[in-house]
Parts: sequence; C-alpha cells; structure tokens
Amino acid sequence: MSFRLERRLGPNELAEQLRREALAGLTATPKLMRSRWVWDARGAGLYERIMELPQYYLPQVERPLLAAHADDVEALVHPLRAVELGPGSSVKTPLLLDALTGLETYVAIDVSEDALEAAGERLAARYPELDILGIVGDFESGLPEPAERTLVICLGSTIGNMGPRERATLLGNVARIVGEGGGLLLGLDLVKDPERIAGAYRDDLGYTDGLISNLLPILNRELGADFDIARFRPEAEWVPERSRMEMYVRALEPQTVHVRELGLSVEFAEGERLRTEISTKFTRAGAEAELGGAGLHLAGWWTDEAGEFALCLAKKA
Ligand code: AVI
Repeated sequence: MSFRLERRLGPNELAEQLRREALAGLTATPKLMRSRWVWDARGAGLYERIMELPQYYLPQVERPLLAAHADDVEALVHPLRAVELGPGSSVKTPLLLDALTGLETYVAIDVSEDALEAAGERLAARYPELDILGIVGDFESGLPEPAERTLVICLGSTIGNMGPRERATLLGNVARIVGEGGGLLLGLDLVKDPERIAGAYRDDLGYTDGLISNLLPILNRELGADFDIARFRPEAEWVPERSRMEMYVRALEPQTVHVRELGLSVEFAEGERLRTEISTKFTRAGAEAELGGAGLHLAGWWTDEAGEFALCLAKKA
C-alpha cells in the first residue's frame, strides 16, 4: 500500500494568491471573487451537509450514473493513471476505481491537505495495489506531467464553478497531460427548469447561505478584514443569459469594510453586491463546443432519464 503527499502550493503562495485576487476583486465594479475562495474546512463541512439535502439533486443523480457507467469508461479508456481534480472527501471515487481494472496510479489534486490525507489513507487501505499520490495544489499548479492513458476526473459539476476562460485553460491543460488514448470524465449539471435549479441553492437550515457567505469569514481571518456578516445577506439567482447560478452577499446598509493586510478600505453602497460563487449549468452542445476548443471530442454522454445531469467522457481528438 503506498500513499504519498506532494506540496505544489504552500500556505504562503495560497495566501499571496488570495491577497492579489481580493485586491483586484474588491476594487472592481461590480465586486467579485472566484468561487474557489469560499473553501476552507468550514466550507467543506457545509458542502457535506448540502449534499445531503433532498433538493440538492446533483450527487443523488450523479452517483447511480457513475455506478452504471464506470464499466463504459473502463472500456473506452482503460486508463493506467487516474487524476482526480478536487475529490473532496473522495466518497464517489470507489464507484469508478472499482471498474478501472488496469489502473496503476491514482492522483488526487486538492488545495486542502487535510482532505487529501484523509481520502488518501482511506483509498490506500481499500486499493493496496495502487500507487496513490495526493498533490496539494490548485488545478493549474497541481497538474502532473503528461503520461500515457491518463483519465482526468472532475465530478460533481465542479467545473461549473469556474468561468468560461478558466474552464478553457483547464481543458487545454487536461488535453496536454492525458497522453495517447487518455480522456476526461466530467460530471455536469445540465440546464433545466430554473425553479428546480434555483431550489437546489436554497435551504431553511442555513447550509447554502453559510457556504455562499463563507468568503467573508475567510477574508476576515486570512487578510484581517472586518466584514460584519450580519450586515450582508446571501443570495443565489439563476442568470439565463450566462446559463448559471450566481451567488452574492448583498450589503444591507451602506458601510465601509477595512482589509488590514491590503491597507484597503472598501465602500459598499446599500444593496451593493459582492459575487462569491458561480455555478454554470451545461447543455450537450455547449459542452461539446468547449471540449472541441481544447482538442477533445465526446466519446460518451450518459444522463439520467430526466436529463438532469450528465456524465461526459471526452477523448483527445
Ligand atoms: C461544489 N459545487 C459543485 C457546488 C455547486 O453546486 O456549484 C457549490 C455550491 N454552492 C452552493 N451550493 C453548492
């Protein structure tokens, strides 16, 4: 049994990236930050709870799809190496790994060292023959060198939390490392009735609101900001033109927030919003076009009966 951890992104580099992005995002009009900054241990814990909410259908639909089509993925790629992007607690990973009979190496990339440690040790116990590597890094810094028959895995519609340019960069990098015969397996939440989508981003227990506004305590802790969370209201709305949910915190009254480490004062007008997350929903045609832009073609597209969620397998053209 082998499990190793490699650090590509130290705490200092992560803090430096956050400083840079917070300076740009809090002084921009409108104010916005990338979705990746709502994640810390608290964010991950809230998301675990969200995934158990009946209205948050994404994992409920994705799990049976993975169980049903893992064999198809094996037949179409027969990977030697699997590279999973943002596996979180890796609970879905065995559904796939059980079917990948020729797999020699499993690599997990995540910014959370704790999540990687826990998942790595669990997987190492279950798959003693696998060489398991956890890479602490983001999806840019963390990608390993190209290797033959690599399957990159990005489940849970995580790729939807990125904007179009960030997605294009990622897909280009993935196409570069998957090697001959390699592929990309994506879990994609699909465009559907807006009420059904928006309903997944609303709950009475406060988990979703907690995750949407988790950027504020993170900025307070990491950059010495003084956001008063009670003076902001979290909200999530469906934006049809961009085919995505957009999540915000809205200032309930005019206020000035100080960010000590940036020497910055940020003015919020009453009702002004700071975007904290996006969650893009896809169509088959849209996904095919984005993949094609990176030199990947669709080799498998499996959905549930209602067409709510897709497992999408792309291979190098
Ligand atoms: C992690 N990601 C796929 C979630 C989503 O549905 O976009 C994040 C989330 N934010 C609020 N609820 C869930």
